[in-house]
Amino acid sequence: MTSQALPSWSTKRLSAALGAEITGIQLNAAHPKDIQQVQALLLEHQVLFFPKQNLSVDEHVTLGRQFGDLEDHPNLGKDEKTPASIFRLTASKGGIADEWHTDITFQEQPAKMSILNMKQCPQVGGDTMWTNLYRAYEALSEPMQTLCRSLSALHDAHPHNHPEQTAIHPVVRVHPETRLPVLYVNEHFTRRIVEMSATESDMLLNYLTRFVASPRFTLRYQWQPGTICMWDNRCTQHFVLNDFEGERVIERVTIMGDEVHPFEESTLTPYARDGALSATSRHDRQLYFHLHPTPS
Ligand SMILES: O=C(O)CCC(=O)C(=O)O
Ligand SMILES: [Fe+2]
Repeated sequence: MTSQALPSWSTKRLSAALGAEITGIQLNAAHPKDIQQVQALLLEHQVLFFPKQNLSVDEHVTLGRQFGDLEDHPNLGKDEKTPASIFRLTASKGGIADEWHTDITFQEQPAKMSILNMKQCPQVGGDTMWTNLYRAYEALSEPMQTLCRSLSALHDAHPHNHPEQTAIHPVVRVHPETRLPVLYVNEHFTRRIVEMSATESDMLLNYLTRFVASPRFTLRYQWQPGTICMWDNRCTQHFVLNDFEGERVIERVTIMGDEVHPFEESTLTPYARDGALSATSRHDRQLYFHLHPTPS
């Protein structure tokens, strides 16, 4: 997983776990071979920062298209002047992503990669953190790794007021390019381990979603306006520190088409029990309806 940047580029690693800052390239003039190099660097470092790019909305969208198909964000409203593929978060309107997550994992095919343009940020505060999900998996004990490899989890868009949008993904997925295992549950969208009872699931998910945020797997980045950041959603989570005063605005394009596959096939079946009308069965209802959808 190592790569050499082109001669004029300079790469500075930002933490032991993940992340690098790249200088010496102007992204609005990137050639296909530059894009290939950026992809290789992204596989190596999982998150890349390109300071002083100051891209326009159109340049941002053009850059994104060089990596694949862009998605209109499924749940958030837009104003008419902005291209549908631009997702904007404005802190003064409540747009602060201050819970650990991988983008849109409630979809069957979540985001492969995200590209953020930092438009406006406070002088201090509002840093973003990333965590390396390869490292999180590797750091689990062997019995915990074995257990996690046999499980899958239900994700939903409850944080976007759409609990009916659900997808099931393996708890340990394989990264399609590096072929390495990744611990793939997040606090924001992951609701339920499919093969466990609700209480067992709560216990394990509580543990895993906190574990992935252990400081030793992370990077914390202090922003300047005009910085472009790219992250690989297939092996990272991120989190914004909600510690600032004043305005903070980001724009993002999202490269779609991730196909999530388990690192290892499992033979376990979903947790299902009799007595579907008992009081406690409400904890299984969402999973039940995902597994037995009513025809529309
Ligand atoms: O505001 C940020 O730094 C990141 C926001 C976020 O979660 C996203 O754009 O996916
Ligand atoms: Fe995000």
